[in-house]
Amino acid sequence: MPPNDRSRAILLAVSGWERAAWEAKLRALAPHRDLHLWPDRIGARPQIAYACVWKPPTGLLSALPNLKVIFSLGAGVDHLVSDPDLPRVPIVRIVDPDLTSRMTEYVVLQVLMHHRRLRLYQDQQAERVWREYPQPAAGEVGVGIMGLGVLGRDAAQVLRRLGFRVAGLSRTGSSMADVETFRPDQRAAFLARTEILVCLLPLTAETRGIICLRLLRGLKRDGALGGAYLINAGRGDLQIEADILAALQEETLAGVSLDVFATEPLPPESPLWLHPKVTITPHVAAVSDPGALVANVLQQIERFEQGLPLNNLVNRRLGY
Ligand code: NDP
Ligand code: OXD
Repeated sequence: MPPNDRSRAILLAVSGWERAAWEAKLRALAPHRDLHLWPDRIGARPQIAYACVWKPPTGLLSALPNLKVIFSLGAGVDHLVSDPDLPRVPIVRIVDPDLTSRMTEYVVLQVLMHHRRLRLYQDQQAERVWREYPQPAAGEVGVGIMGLGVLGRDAAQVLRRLGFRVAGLSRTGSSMADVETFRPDQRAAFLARTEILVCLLPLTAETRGIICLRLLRGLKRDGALGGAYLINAGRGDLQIEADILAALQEETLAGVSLDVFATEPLPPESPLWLHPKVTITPHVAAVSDPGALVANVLQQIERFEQGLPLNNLVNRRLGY
């Protein structure tokens, strides 16, 4: 791009994240490109061609008359597609090995924590109790991944490598080597063979509230682990938190790991915080690292300006 071409400027608008590291990386890797910053240094809106955003305020993007592409700085795009006035320009989301590996680390960590009964042994340690429990092999345990997309597939591969019996459920039921795959109309069969349910779905009109008591009651409780477990790192609004608590109470669930919540930060009064069978992380399963992701976005802008197709486009009709 020629220096001082102001009509190709980037707007950076992130809320809930530190802006400084994104700004520094953009300036370092695209020194000749004008950078506009929401909320305090927006500058002339007609010059903005690209918006790099995370949870931008409603109305910000529709006020950019020459916007060409919107980049979500995370994998999820529910923070964008919920805006009824979102400009009709392409939306690109993050697909990057850095983000994918982070999510796989989180999923494997939580699966192994439940599989190897870590919370139980931690409780015993606090009481100086030396007591061994039967430990099933990974190959005896069914893990089911709801949302077998970019992130779900990578986690599935690593879990397979560890020996778990892995299944995946997706909208289209697309196949994957060594993984039993299911479509939404086969959900009952998917749940019936799943002891550890991992949710990596996007939040859409179809998936909102999908993790409810009825779904949880379909999980396999009489398998090698002797109980069913839930791990949700997709979005908080996929789950009905009161139903998760009810499922724990009635022993439909033996343990839960949650990274995402309907309200974030999780309010201090939530009973989830201190529940002995709930493990909470503050939406950190796969953080977006500017060090890795700014280069990804800038490459896409270069491609676009060379007339090449954009990768990782969002389907607005499907909402992901
Ligand atoms: P993808 O778009 O690659 O995958 C989404 C998967 O969900 C696909 O397999 C898709 O099916 C499936 N799906 C969509 N709708 C339905 C439905 N109604 N029923 C069944 N399956 C459905 O997304 P990613 O894997 O990249 O990311 C998934 C989500 O993870 C993000 O949307 C985001 O919410 C969350 N996330 C959370 C993070 C965190 O730190 N907690 C970090 C990053 C992402 P099909 O394959 O047929 O299209
Ligand atoms: C994402 C997230 O969607 O961090 O990337 O939640």
